[in-house]
Amino acid sequence: MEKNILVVLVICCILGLASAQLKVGFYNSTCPRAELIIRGIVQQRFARDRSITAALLRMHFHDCFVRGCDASILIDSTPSKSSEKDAGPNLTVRGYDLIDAAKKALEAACPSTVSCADIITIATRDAVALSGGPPYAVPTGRRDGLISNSDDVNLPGPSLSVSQAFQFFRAKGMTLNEMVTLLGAHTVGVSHCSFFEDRLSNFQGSGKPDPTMDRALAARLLKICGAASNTDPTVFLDQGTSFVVDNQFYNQTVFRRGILQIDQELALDRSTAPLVKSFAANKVAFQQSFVNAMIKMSKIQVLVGKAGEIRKNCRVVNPRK
Ligand code: HEM
Ligand SMILES: *[C@@H]1O[C@H](CO)[C@@H](O)[C@H](O)[C@H]1NC(C)=O
Ligand SMILES: *[C@@H]1O[C@H](CO)[C@@H](O)[C@H](O)[C@H]1NC(C)=O
Ligand SMILES: CC(=O)N[C@H]1CO[C@H](CO)[C@@H](O)[C@@H]1O
Repeated sequence: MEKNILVVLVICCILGLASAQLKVGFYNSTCPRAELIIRGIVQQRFARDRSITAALLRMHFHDCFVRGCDASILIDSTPSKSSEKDAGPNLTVRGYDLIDAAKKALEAACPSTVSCADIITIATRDAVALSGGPPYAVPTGRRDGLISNSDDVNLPGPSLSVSQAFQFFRAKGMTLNEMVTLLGAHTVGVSHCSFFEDRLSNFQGSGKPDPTMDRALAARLLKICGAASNTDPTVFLDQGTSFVVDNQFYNQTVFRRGILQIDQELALDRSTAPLVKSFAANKVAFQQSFVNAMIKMSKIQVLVGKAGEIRKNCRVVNPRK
């Protein structure tokens, strides 16, 4: 008798979990136009600002690596509580206004239905395709988290070794090859000088530039970065095709033209160099891996089913009833 109850409970549990998983087309019946609405907004923005792709890719990464892909990165700080977006590495994340615009349109079409976490995921996917990257179907059904603490933000820094950086990815269930693939997102976007200028003239106290950086590139970057003392200029992470989601980032690092130290190390470390070379030579191989790694990243520690909530305003947790 007790055994039967247990079996029933286990079956219920399995069914419950199955219905509470991410699915491609999660909003097919509850908000059929959801993905179209988001795509429209991304297209509009992209038409006047191609840098939105980089902004969204970085936002998605930072969201998923802190408390999972639960839109905790979108929560605004309050006078008494500092949220993730105000932690060091997140200060330069951009694109919050695009998420707000999408949320507003979605609330008008289907109130309290589409999560902010799914908006980040879908908008990033759409921006990647607009930038020449591969289109792909991404599962949805994420729910929004209730917590955002600046103290939870623990992201890898740009001067880590490959094995140090990998600790962060392994902790999220990602493989070394997936880390190499996801860093391919540095095929678009910019870095402030403050994240790499230690490489340009007095690398590790040597009085010389980082020997792993192309000398002409180091000299050129030094001119840009050294120009003004109290501003922090930016340069493209991919000096080849700076606005295209392609494999040129890898080719650039093979030619010692990686901007961040970690980017350059990918091409030099014995554990990652072979994959970097193969991505540099094979755009299709990179694109296929990128799709798989992006989908996997988008599933990190997601909230599903009845967990969390569907925020009405992506910047604030819903008022408690
Ligand atoms: C070891 C891992 C990583 C490190 C150390 C790292 C570090 C950085 C740094 C220092 C910047 C410059 C930020 C600034 O100056 O404002 C940056 C920019 C960027 N990162 Fe990463 N990153 C990593 C992984 C990733 C991943 C996994 C993605 C996405 C899948 C990503 C996407 C981007 C993009 C697109 C930009 C440009 C942002 C913009 O132009 O606004 N990064 N990253
Ligand atoms: C939603 O529709 C798409 C396209 O017809 C289909 O591929 C997907 O499986 C559907 N998803 C759900 C959960 O109904
Ligand atoms: C790889 O990068 C180098 C250095 O910028 C460039 O000269 C070369 O044309 C690139 N190769 C490909 C296949 O894009
Ligand atoms: C890499 C980096 O900038 N890390 C910082 C992230 O934010 C925390 C909290 O503000 C800092 O303590 C880290 O140094």
